[in-house]
Amino acid sequence: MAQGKGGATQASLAIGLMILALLLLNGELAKSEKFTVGDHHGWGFNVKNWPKDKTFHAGDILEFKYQKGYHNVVKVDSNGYADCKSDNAISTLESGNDNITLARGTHYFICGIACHCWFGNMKINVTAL
Ligand SMILES: *[C@@H]1O[C@H](CO)[C@@H](O)[C@H](O)[C@H]1NC(C)=O
Ligand SMILES: *[C@@H]1O[C@H](CO)[C@@H](O)[C@H](O)[C@H]1NC(C)=O
Ligand SMILES: [Cu+2]
Repeated sequence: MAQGKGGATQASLAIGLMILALLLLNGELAKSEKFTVGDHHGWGFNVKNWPKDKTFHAGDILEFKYQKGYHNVVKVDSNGYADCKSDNAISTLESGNDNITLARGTHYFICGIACHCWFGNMKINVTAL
């Protein structure tokens, strides 16, 4: 009898913990936001200052929308960003509708096509908290 009771208590405790875990997970998911880079202009020229008034968190998603073939999204390091050089690219995306989930830290993206980065200010840096 006593053992049965203990088992029931343990089971309800386990269920309680599971519900708590789900609630916490839900809270984390609810916090993640999706941003369309450049808003309605999309990923294009003079996008450089787009991140300025925004706050990004780890887990947020950046959606890069642009005409496939005309632009691309190259993730670079701070030097690549400063010099508009994609030689040491971390990754290159070119679907025209690329989603990048941000990890904590500062991330640098440039367009690697022609001189779009250098002459078109087609570059952003984003810091996720
Ligand atoms: C990031 O971009 C902002 C806005 O253009 C700029 O002011 C800042 O200097 C850039 N940061 C780095 C590390 O290049
Ligand atoms: C990025 O997300 C959008 C939905 O927001 C989706 O339509 C698109 O296919 C995704 N891109 C890729 C390359 O999966
Ligand atoms: Cu471009």
